[in-house]
Amino acid sequence: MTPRDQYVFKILLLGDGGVGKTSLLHRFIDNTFEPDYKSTIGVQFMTKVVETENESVKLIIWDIAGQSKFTSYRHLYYRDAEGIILVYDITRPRTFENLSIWITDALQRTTRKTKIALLGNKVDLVDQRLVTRIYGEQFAKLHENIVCFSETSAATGENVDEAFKTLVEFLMRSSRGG
Ligand code: G3D
Ligand code: MG
Repeated sequence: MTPRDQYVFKILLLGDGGVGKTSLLHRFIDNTFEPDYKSTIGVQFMTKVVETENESVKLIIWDIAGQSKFTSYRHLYYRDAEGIILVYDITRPRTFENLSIWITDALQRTTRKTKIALLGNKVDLVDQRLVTRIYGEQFAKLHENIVCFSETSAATGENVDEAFKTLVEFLMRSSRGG
């Protein structure tokens, strides 16, 4: 296979500040978790090649600061994204309540085919949970762009690889016209 044959997908990580976007990215890319990543300044991206369904798929994953002060240029990164990983924190209901704002905003600036994976992160914090799983499941059902929902932990790695992989499978199906 030549590099030209690879699938390439651009994926955005979105969600309120502090929900664990940067931590999920590091867990997925190099399987690490450091409790003290500096709050993301502006934008960074990381790439990873994954094998799925016997194909080589290159992911370019953009981690965009959630703070509102970056809003003005955040949108420049949205336009040609194929996938979005939208994250909330199961210990902070406010981050769940804000999901609709993130979705509306993103869908206005990307193509209609954009596929969203919804992640309820920090499930390791069992005693601090304030958003039950059923809320996430129901929210996902209500939005046709949300193709999958999982509860994850960047701290333990629970479901992180699986969530990315599921989104990639949907993106591949979609790019083949399925
Ligand atoms: P963000 O990129 O969405 O802003 P970060 O979020 O990845 O910077 O994470 C914000 C805080 O939540 C960090 O803690 C980080 O360690 C913690 N965190 C991220 N994911 C998880 C998780 O799955 N479980 C737990 N227990 N903590 C998580 P600090 O203390 O640096 O604010
Ligand atoms: Mg961050």
